[in-house]
Amino acid sequence: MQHSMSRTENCNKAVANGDALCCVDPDIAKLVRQEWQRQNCEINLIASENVAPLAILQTLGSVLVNKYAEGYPAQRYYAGCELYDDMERLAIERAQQLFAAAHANVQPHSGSSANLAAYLALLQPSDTILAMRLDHGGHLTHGARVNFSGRLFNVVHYGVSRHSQRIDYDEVLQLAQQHRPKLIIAGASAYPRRIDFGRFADIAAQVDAKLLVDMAHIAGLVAAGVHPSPLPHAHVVTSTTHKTLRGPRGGLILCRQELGKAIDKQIFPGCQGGPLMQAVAAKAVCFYMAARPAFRQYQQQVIDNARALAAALQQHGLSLVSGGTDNHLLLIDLHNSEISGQEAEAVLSRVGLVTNKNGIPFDPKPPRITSGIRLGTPGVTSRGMKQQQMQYIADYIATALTKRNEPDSLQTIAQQVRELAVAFPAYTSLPDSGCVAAIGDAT
Ligand code: DSN
Repeated sequence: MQHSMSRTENCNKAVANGDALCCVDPDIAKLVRQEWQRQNCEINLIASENVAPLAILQTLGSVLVNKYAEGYPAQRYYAGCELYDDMERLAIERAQQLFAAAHANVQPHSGSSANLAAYLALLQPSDTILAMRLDHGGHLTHGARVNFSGRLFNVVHYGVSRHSQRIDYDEVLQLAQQHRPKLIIAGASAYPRRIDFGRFADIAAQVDAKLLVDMAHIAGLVAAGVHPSPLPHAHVVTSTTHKTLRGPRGGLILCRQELGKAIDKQIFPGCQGGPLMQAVAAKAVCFYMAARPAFRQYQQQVIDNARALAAALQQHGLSLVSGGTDNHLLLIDLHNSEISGQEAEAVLSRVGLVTNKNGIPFDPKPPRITSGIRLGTPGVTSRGMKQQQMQYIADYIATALTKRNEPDSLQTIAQQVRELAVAFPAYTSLPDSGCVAAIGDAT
């Protein structure tokens, strides 16, 4: 009869395997393990998510979590920050080099805090901002009424043209001339086309506004040079570091030299206290990796995969917002079909394809229902998938949507999705715990 191991024995075994979490908190350890399995067994098509490299996970899960480092390199409010100064300087220098930026702040906890600090540096409360509508592909922090940006500032929105579903630059100019905003924001979270940053800069110059580009979604493409950079055109560029850039969750601000002091002051002490130094160091690793030739190849594949996925979905008769994609994401337009975005997301989820419902321009359905599905290729490309696999994924999506009321068909697709997913694991050298192995004393 097999001897069942006691909790202590289990614990000792786990610690010996470098798995301290399992010993300290088996409940959370189990959930992390399950999430690790989910990531390996499902296919993640969420356009804003990615698979962070092991070096990033390792930096995040390190002793760097222990330190307060309020302030900036050589100007800290606590002792013991010399090594953190070196890490932050490396992150700053690498960000400046990667994006050809005069000034970089690597401390924002997120894209939202990056945007908040940038607005506070450039504007007074009640000043006017001109930004893209959320329901045409913009972002919450670009002036949505429920967000700080919509509450603190007077926001006017531009959108896309009904006909082309692309940004209507004539409308942007006309609104800028009418409302004389102090700040124009370009950038989006659900826009599959290239944005003409030069055109935005011309419009901003005509009305004496500053231009801020939020490049969170496309930062990796920009870093790799496979998408035009906003840096030559914008006064301030904000970003996250975890989307196409494939780094830790966090934010980044790049700006012209003359705005550097004001931006830094609004991050600390303006909006944040102690920086998350494990994330700052992980951003340094991310920028290092993003400057390597392999990253360029990866980003080109992200775009090639998005195009292949778009073409294959269209062959299945599915419509795409704006008719295709220039970047890492695409939007299926379901407004002429019987299924809503919400229902489509649920059906795809049942077969292991993780997506998000998304409003489409001029969507007749409310935001919780929507008529669209947003898909992105950064995650699947990080797992090594190429055009051939995009064809399979498009087949699975189209068949699952068509046969959504046939449980046997859905089960067959779920099996195919699982086989494809496990053939392209997210990580090949993580222990089963889903955690980077613990180092040293486990408890
Ligand atoms: N939540 C992000 C996205 O999915 O695009 C934006 O912040």
